[in-house]
Amino acid sequence: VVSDSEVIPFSVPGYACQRRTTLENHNSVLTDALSLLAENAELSDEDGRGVAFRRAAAVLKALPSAVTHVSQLTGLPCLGEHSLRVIKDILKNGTSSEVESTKASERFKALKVLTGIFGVGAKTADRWIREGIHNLQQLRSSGQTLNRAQQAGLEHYADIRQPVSTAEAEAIRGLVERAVASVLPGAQIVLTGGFRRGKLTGHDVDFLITHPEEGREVGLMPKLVSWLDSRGLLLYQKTSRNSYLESQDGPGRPPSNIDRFERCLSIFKLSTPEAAKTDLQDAAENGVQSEEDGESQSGELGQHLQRKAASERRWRAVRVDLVVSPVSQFAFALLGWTGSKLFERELRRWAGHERGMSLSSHALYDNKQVKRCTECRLTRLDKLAYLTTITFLKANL
Ligand code: DGT
Ligand code: MG
Repeated sequence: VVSDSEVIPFSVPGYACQRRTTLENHNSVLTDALSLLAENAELSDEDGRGVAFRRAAAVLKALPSAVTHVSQLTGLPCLGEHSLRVIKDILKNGTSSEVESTKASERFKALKVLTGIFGVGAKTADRWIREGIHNLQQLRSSGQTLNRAQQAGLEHYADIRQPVSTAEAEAIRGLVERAVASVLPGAQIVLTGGFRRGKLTGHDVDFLITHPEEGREVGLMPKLVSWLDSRGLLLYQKTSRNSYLESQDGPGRPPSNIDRFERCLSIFKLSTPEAAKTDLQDAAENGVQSEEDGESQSGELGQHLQRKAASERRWRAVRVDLVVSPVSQFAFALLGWTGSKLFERELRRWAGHERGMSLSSHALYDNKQVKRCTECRLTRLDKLAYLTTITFLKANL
């Protein structure tokens, strides 16, 4: 038993982006619990509650040691009544009844399984659940119409659920680098997302691509995609074009979380290490699809069979995001695509509330100057964005 006088309260800054971030988490029992509640809220279309739990988890993750007594949390930011209740429950009983009952609930389990399919969001999953679909088997036999992304997601479900390793991310980087070098020499490519933050696994692999000469990046994505596709390296891809200039949230508008870069959501067909060398040679020499295509993917296989089939295959499916940015927006794009999602959210909130600026993956604007600048639109604003960003980054990162 610890008396209150022995307890040294922790202290952390209010915004997640002001804290040192670390991969070392001394409070994983607590943060896992809060993250699960955040996930449940997000899957239930309660984003506000989701963010509250994510913020609370981020505060606990930033602490230098394990919390042993609730009084250590006095004065910490972002710990609302609900989160504190969960924390107290765990400190006292070892588990939280709310977390345990959420984990066990049929609805949560079904939401997790269904949204685990690439291309299926919380709304679709909710509709399916209301129609009595709770798992992949029921979905397959339901006769639901699936779009192309969802079909690919269902077909490669077991592979995509499997975390991507650093080695696999590096292998994919190799492929993308070759493709980019071949279609636009001089273009630069950066591995972003969780891997850039030093995470050892990820749910996907994210890349940002640019060219040092403004404008040269135009037209790159279709060429890149067709290079990869013609070599049988893509199981699925959907490219959306850059819509920044025509967008509602372009210069002078409040930034939304979704950016407007040309972007390709894809599923790569990654050769397993033993097969990689020969397959790559095949691809390079013949420019044709490698063997075993479509094998074991009838759509009728259960997850177990899919996994078994995967172990006998010489490749696996990996989710990859490719983003192309003009070099003038590259700094913002890199910052925006490095994540984590909460870090980005907090950085934008901090910029807005504490500095009167709007940050997005395209630009950073001083809100006061943007208001005065009525007719200029892009060019002057971009220059301003550049200057303010440099000041911003020097001061804060
Ligand atoms: P992961 O892949 O689960 O291991 O974790 P992350 O951090 O790589 O997350 P991911 O892949 O969903 O996204 C990478 C980062 O890129 C994320 O931290 C925030 C950012 N991001 C993702 N999607 C968008 C988007 O549509 N617009 C913008 N601006 N940023 C995005
Ligand atoms: Mg990622």
